[in-house]
Amino acid sequence: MTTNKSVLAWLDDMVSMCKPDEIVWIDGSEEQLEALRKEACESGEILKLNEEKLPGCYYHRTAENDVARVEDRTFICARTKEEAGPTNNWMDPAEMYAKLRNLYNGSMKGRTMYVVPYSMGPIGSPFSKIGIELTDSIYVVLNMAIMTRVGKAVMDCLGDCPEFVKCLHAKKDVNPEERYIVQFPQDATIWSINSAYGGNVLLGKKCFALRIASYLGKQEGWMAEHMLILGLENPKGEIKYIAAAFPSACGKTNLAMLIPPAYLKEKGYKVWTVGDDIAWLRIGEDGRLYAINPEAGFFGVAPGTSEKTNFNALASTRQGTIFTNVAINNEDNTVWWEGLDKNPPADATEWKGAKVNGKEYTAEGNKLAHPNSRFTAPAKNCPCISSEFENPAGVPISAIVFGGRRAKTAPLVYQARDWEHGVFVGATMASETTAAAAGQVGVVRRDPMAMKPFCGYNMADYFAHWLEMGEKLGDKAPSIFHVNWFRQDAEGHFMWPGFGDNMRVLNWILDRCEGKADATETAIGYLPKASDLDLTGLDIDAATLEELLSVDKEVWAGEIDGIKEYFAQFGDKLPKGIADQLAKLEANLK
Ligand code: OXD
Ligand code: MN
Repeated sequence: MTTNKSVLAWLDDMVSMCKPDEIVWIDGSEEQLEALRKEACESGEILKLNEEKLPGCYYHRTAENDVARVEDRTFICARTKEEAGPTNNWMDPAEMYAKLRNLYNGSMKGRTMYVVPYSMGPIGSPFSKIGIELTDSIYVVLNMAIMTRVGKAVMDCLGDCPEFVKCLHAKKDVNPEERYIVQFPQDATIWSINSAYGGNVLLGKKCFALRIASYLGKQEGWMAEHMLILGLENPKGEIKYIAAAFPSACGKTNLAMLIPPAYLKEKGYKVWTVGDDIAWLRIGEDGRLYAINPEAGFFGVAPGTSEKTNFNALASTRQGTIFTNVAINNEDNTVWWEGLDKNPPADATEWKGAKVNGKEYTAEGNKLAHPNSRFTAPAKNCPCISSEFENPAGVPISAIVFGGRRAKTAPLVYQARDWEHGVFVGATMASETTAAAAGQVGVVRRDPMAMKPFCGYNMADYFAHWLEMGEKLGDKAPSIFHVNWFRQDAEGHFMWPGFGDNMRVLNWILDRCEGKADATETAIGYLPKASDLDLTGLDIDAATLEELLSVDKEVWAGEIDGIKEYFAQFGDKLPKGIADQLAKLEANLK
């Protein structure tokens, strides 16, 4: 498929290490993918689902010990520990290569190595980057074909260029003790071994599009972020774009595919999805910040996804989708998960593979589907996919939104005073653990810009890069906001309805960007008063609203202590702008 010398030399090296019986290049054709689906069905690696109800959909079950990203086994092998920074695992690259070469040695004997050329971003776009993933898993090939643009067109685009990200995945024996997800940023190389689960093995996603790409972005003057991108259309037909970063399980996919409340829908408001997880952002020729979604599909959490909570996500999964670790409804060979509806199938196969009769499941918490079970759905299936989804130039971003799950601290929404303050707001992002884990409710976890597990270099340098981007953007910089959909009252009830009603907050955000909405300056930034938000038809009492839109100085004083403790790990590397903002917040709260 190619005469590219760098590709062929690297492939030779990997083949002589892994020793596959066969090498198959993925050309991206439907015929080849269909043949692979057949082969994987025959071997039992995937199961074909009901062709009438779920055309082109398949089911896959991973090993029980291999159901999530493994942050403790994920390494950033930069040249020095300091370059990787205190928030990443690190090992000397030479040492790690030697260790892993041992593990990979002969790992593909008796197996086929698939060569998957893929583009993150529309093929040929100035934003886009090319990777090649070598894998011995058909499941990975089929997922990559949904999540990225794969095949010969990508190799043609690469031509003789030596710049591509070298990705190697071997399933080996899925041994969790020998599982490694390793990024070598300086070599644009990713090595993953002993896993077959999504985020660990679909190397275009977190490993490349965030960890390696954030490093490349720092070198090249752009940004790779854990952000959804949505377009909000007003009744005049104008569309403004928002990029938003929330930690995992805080509703990025839901916000990206939001359906406005009825009265706003009737007026003509619409939301268009550009991306639900990752944004690559560059400064355009006009000096504004532009974003693309480098992915081509959604790797979404299934449980909780329903017609009510996210109609558009569910609709996206109705064809050409791969389901992983959900339950099978044996009555009609479809899929089921907790939260899909209130009727667990009587005749089901739970995610661990046991047939159950609706009484006792073997899984923890008596769940049919694994809590991190997933769908891999083509973005083009999404009813609200943006017409700009394939635009190689991306979409101009008007607002950046950070958010987390905070029961008490953060108000519903506030606006940062300026870019530097906004970077501080992102750098101090935190989210509380949920009731799912006993004894851990309300534990604050710092997750700057939702990038803690995904930043490919020293987080303090990452903050500095954000500040530099702001300097380059100048007065064209998007405004920065913080939202919290998860504020709770004294009884632990959510105070804000969330979901579609979040649109009311998005409208205030965009109006602020255009200087059309009012706000009050507080110690932490600009807050709307209740009267600044359009709350038509919303059943919420004045006292609740007031609390949602208030700043409790005592609670925030505690927050300062947490921030200081977190920042201490960066020592002198913490940028002055961030330290200044902390001092300012502290002074404002006095
Ligand atoms: C994801 C994650 O899979 O953030 O998107 O964990
Ligand atoms: Mn994510």
